[in-house]
Amino acid sequence: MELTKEQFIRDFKDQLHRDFIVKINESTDEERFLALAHLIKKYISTPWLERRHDLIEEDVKTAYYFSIEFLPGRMLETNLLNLGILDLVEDAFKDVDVDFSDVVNAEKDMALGNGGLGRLAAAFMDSLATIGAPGFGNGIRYKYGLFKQKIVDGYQIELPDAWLGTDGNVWETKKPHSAVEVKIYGKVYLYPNGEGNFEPFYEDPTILRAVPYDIAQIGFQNGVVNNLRLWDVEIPESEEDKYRTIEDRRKIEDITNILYPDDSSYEGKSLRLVQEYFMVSAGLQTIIKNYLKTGKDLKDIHELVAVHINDTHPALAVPEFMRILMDDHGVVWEDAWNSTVKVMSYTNHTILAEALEKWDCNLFKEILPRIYQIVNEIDSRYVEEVSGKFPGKIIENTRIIRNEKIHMANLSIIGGHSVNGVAKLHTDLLISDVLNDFYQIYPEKFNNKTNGIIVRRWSQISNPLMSAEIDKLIGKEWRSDIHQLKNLEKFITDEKVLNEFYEVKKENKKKLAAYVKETQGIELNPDAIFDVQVKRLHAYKRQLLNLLHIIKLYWDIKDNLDIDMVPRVFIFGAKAAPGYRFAKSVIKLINEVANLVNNDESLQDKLKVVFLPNYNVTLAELIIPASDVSEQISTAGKEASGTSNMKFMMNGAITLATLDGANIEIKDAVGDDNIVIFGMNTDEVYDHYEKHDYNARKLFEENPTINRVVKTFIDGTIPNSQSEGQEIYDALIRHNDEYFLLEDFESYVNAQKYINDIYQDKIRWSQMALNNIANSGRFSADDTIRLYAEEIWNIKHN
Ligand code: CBF
Repeated sequence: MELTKEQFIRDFKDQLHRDFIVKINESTDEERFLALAHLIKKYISTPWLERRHDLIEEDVKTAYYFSIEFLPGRMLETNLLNLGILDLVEDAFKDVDVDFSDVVNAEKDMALGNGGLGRLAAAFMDSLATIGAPGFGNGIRYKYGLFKQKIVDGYQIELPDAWLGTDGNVWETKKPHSAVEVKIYGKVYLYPNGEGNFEPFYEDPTILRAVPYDIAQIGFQNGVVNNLRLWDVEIPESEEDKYRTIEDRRKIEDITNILYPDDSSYEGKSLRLVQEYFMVSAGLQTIIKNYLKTGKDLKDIHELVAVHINDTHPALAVPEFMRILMDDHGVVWEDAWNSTVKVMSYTNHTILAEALEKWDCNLFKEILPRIYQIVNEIDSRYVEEVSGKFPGKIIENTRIIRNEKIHMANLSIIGGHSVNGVAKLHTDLLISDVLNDFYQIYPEKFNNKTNGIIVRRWSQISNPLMSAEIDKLIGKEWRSDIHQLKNLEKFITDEKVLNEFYEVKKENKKKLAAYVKETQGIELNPDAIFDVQVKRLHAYKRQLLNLLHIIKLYWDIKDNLDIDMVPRVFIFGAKAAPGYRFAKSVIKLINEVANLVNNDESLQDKLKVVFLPNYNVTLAELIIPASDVSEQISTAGKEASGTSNMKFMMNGAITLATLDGANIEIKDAVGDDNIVIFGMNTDEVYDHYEKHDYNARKLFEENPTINRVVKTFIDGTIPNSQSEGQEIYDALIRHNDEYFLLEDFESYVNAQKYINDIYQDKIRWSQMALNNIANSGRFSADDTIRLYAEEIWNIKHN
């Protein structure tokens, strides 16, 4: 946008004056942040209005991305960068004696997601606007984001993240005039309407008012502003009488209170299903209402509307779309189904069986009586359609209703025209294994869309030093055309350049070290290798394998205090689901090993272990630029894609990885010499599954190193962790090590030794790092979303 520094300063002072009646030098950082955010909203109000969520431009097909999670993190810097005024504002703040980073730090993380899936959804919002595509998000305005993690005595404690506070989210705009009603519970009776359809009559439903809050999604320096719509629940005025007690009102308010309510209880489960339906119904009603404003026939809605089901949580979009078309607008089943399948598409993000969503039929029927009828009908018609064409076993396996459960992935696949995995290996596994039965029926629906990241955030915003270095070498064009990074390959043998990148990394390590010192009181040596594993804590991600190796190093140093090794700092960041006991025990053990190691002076700082609490997007922006080694060590075949692996490589960290998810594509991008691969591949893992021949106890008994390391968990070496240590020992030895840590252990140890060796050759290491940066452009979410736009949604973009 066109703006001079002087004009900006005038606008900003005005805004502060109007919002808080203060002068700039009297204002707090929070007031400055809020005033700046308000000003940004003012700057973008015109393009935002022109691209309103609730109007479908005539003849322009629009994609609606439904996701139960969006994890944007802070938005201030991204918004300024995308408007093209980040440098100008930083500069202006210097002129008026305001520390810009303090203003940035006044913003709370918007953490409406757990991890990769939510972050990807937020990235896609940025990319959709950046490629100028009409693509809008639909989600839930949770009042509490993902819990805040505190570590007390080594244990994870979960505190509520009341991110909205009392004043709401500065980036949002409430749109009460676009509220809609959503019905749940009650009974439904169907009366034939004489035109081949049924008229439903609802007895005693609970009626909810869904109120949208819109958040602008600003494209990268292209004047486009898309919309992310988050739905909040209210009690409709007409229903006020039914909710006289605080208790009763709370039952309704709870619907949008928390992200991922505990689903281990009946109440928790029903709340989650209500959330899913609430978001989907409100979003689809709005889409259909606005489509009708174009005056076109509902039978043709697929020509102007695409709906994306991000993982199965919004899968109710399929029956809800049918319901609205049939019950509210009289479209006959066949026409409604024809449109639904053309409108819907689905991304699968996991092959872990326990994460594939299923709902108990009784619960489903009670909460969503009409939707249950429709799902039943879809299921019977599906069986009818495929009967005789495919073996009975395949049909049985692919049905939506099986064993008294509703299978949400099956619903999404049958009810849509596209199903995609999120990395090549993941899609191959869907095709060859997890969804193979479906692949035999609908091969044309399957496709791959490897995930991507917002490279702008992970370079220009989080790593300004590296970005300035790149500017010096290849000019600034890469900032808008990420593929230009490839030009850095020219410098791969230039020692001066390599040294400069090395120094940039060291500066970033010092910055992280200062944070660690301030928050944890632990002193880190910036000349050590910073070896980082940050992601959700899950057994398949194998943080425990990392810990086994740390314990091995501990014993190696204790055995030989003169050991020749580069000092190593292991950094972890990970939240465990509140009810996931094993994951919480691993956190406890990491913290206790950290205590043991960090307080043992005989180790002479050769080994340090840091667990950084409350890992979130903002912390990632500090950690990733400071990392030398990126730990991507999941059991092969288990991590669908991963996206932090892409962020690390683009910041010049060397990936230490199994052949899993997108690690394989990172390897293809950088070449075998610039990544360190270890462990079993997927075929080898599957071989164990087939032959049932894995024997962890044998490895434990026959391999003295493994024996010593594993026994450390139960022999009292690690303080204050007797029961957790026993639990981990049992998982590995008594329960046969579900994720093959012990089988991969030696190969992992060798890979770590290799890292230790090459790090000592500064030039070689820096060449690997530069090669990673130069080849990271292919993981741009802008490119990924272009493929979604062209190959799945058929929407236009620039
Ligand atoms: O596709 C985005 C990410 O989604 C997950 O986080 C998920 O929630 N299923 C996967 O675990 C990641 O591999 C994937 O990158």
